[in-house]
Amino acid sequence: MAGDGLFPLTDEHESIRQAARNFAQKEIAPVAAEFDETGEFPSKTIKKMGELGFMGIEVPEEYGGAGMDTLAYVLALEEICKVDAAHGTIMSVNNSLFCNGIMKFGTEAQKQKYVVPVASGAAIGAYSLTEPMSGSDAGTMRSRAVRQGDEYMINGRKSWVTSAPVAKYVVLFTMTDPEKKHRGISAFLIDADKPGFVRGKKEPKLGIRASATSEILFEDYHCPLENRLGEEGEGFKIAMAVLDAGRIGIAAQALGIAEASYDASLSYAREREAFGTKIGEFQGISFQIADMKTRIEASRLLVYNAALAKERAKKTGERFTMEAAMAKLFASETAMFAAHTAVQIHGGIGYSKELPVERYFRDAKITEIYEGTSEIQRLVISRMELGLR
Ligand code: COS
Repeated sequence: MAGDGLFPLTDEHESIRQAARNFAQKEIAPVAAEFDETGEFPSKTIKKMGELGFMGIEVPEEYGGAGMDTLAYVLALEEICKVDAAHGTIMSVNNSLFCNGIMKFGTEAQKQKYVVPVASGAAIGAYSLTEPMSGSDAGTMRSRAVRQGDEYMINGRKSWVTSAPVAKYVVLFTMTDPEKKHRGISAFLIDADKPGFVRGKKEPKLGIRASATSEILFEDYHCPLENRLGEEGEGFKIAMAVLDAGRIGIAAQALGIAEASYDASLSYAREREAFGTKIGEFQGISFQIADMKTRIEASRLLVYNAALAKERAKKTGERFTMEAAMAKLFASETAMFAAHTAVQIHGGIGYSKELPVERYFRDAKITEIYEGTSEIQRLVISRMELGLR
């Protein structure tokens, strides 16, 4: 056993952390700025991440994954995001939204057909809940799946789908019975190569620019009955349960961005001189360093704690909604604080594309928005505490 503060890390944890760190520094760091600039999807590095087992860390080896635990997943994702959050987004969706959802709710045949290629990195997976008129209020979607014999006919428009421009498979949430509201939503496994699946407008984003995001249009898409994930009407609960796992991934991503911002600030505060002294000598800077460090370590505790809660849930079946929401809320606000502070400490050069600090700042913002905004996390936590849900 090695150690990491309160958390007992095994040699296996240390080795995946080291492997992710080496890979990120050697393979991602040299290309991150270029992919951010062009907004191209980094196919080569993502393929290599698949070969190393990073695209299905918690998936058992017999389904193409690395067969490790949630803490291993979080440690690896943190290291990747410390170098480039966009690679982290692609990795997070593959692992926690796509593979995790099918491993939890899918049939054996669905696991074989969809998890095996995605966990092994041969194909990319996506998760599609949001629509142009339904974001935080996820239960009000307008897209429809109508049962016709042994299949469903799907029509509608989904938006903000991470990896949609390159995904081979998508976990889709759509309405099968609008009268039942959220209890009328069902989940489906979609093959992007089939007719009726149309990739729509690509989003020109502020940050995580190398992670491709677009709309998807369904135009009379025929989905066979055996591709329904779970029972009819169970879609909303599946979406929420899967997002609980996803939020731990985003929290780990935020932790990585915060750490990168901190490391850059620390080096700069030690080296840069002004008014005849190192700028770290000024309390205006040193107190910011103290606040960043403290918030980052508090985030780490929440993120690793949420990972352990998810790991326990594999045996008990209990929900880890609260742990995931607290980790995401605190870590994402810490990422934004740390990145904002890092730009300020660096001054002019922090605003320049010569350094990655401005990229951390742009990338950090999304962690407060996707997979549930900070407001939604506060809603989830407070409702549970007040016993309102
Ligand atoms: N796990 C399992 N079930 C859950 C759940 C979870 N984490 N959260 C809610 N549910 C269940 C509830 O138990 C309830 O079940 P019943 O129908 O049996 O009563 C049902 O889902 C509806 O829950 P609730 O009444 O809380 O739904 P609301 O419409 O009030 O919505 C919020 C709840 C706002 C928390 C939810 O819509 C949400 O998380 N929105 C954000 C969506 C999001 O993250 N979008 C980003 C997409 S990915 S980029």
